[in-house]
Amino acid sequence: MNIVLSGIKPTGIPTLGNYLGALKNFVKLQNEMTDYEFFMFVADMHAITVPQDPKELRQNIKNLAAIYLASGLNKERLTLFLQSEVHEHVALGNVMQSITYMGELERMTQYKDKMAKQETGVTSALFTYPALMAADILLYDAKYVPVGEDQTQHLELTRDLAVRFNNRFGETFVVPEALVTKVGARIMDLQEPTKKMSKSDDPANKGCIYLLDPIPVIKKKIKSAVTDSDTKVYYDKENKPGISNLMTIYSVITGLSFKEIEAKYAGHGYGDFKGDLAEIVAREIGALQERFNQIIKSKELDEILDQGREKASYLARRKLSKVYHKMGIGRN
Ligand code: ATP
Ligand code: LTN
Repeated sequence: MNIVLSGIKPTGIPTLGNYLGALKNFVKLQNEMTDYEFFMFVADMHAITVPQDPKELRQNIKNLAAIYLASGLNKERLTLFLQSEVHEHVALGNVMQSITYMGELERMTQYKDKMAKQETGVTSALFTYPALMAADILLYDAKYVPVGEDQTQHLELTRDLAVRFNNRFGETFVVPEALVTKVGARIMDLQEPTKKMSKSDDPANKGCIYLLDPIPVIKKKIKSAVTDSDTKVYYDKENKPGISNLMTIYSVITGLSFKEIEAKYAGHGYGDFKGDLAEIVAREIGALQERFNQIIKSKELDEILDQGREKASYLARRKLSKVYHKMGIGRN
């Protein structure tokens, strides 16, 4: 079975960054890669590596599962599940920790960034997180892992661990590859365009578009995005990070290249461009919200998650027992 797999943490309401950098790409890949099976999961065990409010976490998990479906993934070719309901993830995560070196984890930038933000109370789980992420992927022999740019370092570590395990204990894991889109892999904050748009940021942040924000709020956030004092619409990431970020959003949704967008807005100011972009984003996210509102009310979501858990558990159980056997753990 050829598998494409990815996960998102339920650490808040997913953002436009998650949608354009990850979800929209999953849908595109699912349409293109017709001989692959798609495994998508809610990485709830990853969410607790930073403090969570239990009530909010439970809601975020459900919302994220519904957002996967609302983003347009075809449920007939999708195994959707919660990481915490397939216990083999944590077990293989522990195995992965036993072949991961401290130095490798210390080099991870996501951990370093989060550590810098959170002055006290950094947990050991935040540190060992990449070993659990490797387990998520290797458990299913996933061949491709679509992620945003910020995850490529974790994917490299996963590949190293797969090769290391195979060399030590014999061929066991498929060595996976990251699939990173060229445009949209890093959507920046609208108020601070040199910083990644992140769902675990302050929910009141006007620079972050949450997928469940009311549509007028989304439009307002786009119209009040920070731009430079120039008025010409052209792509220059270094000197015009604000407008370049907005052009990236425009490009990913419409499929127009930067050159085409520049030509379209030649002679127009930022106001026209932002006004159009606000409408474009509102249409795309509005359609997603309509599907979301139906899914979240229906019983179907639980049925899909039950089926996903069964299918994922079957594969995960088989793989974990092979791993234990090769390592000499247990009685068989
Ligand atoms: P957190 O704020 O809790 O760290 P996050 O918003 O960065 O979370 P993740 O759950 O870590 O999101 O990421 C889910 C997927 O979305 C990953 O594939 C990640 O690469 C992608 N992604 C996250 N933020 C962005 C962004 N700003 N632009 C593009 N892709 C993104
Ligand atoms: N670490 C990822 C989320 C994640 C993931 C995975 C992505 C956890 N396990 C397995 C792909 C495959 C993140 O922070 N975005």
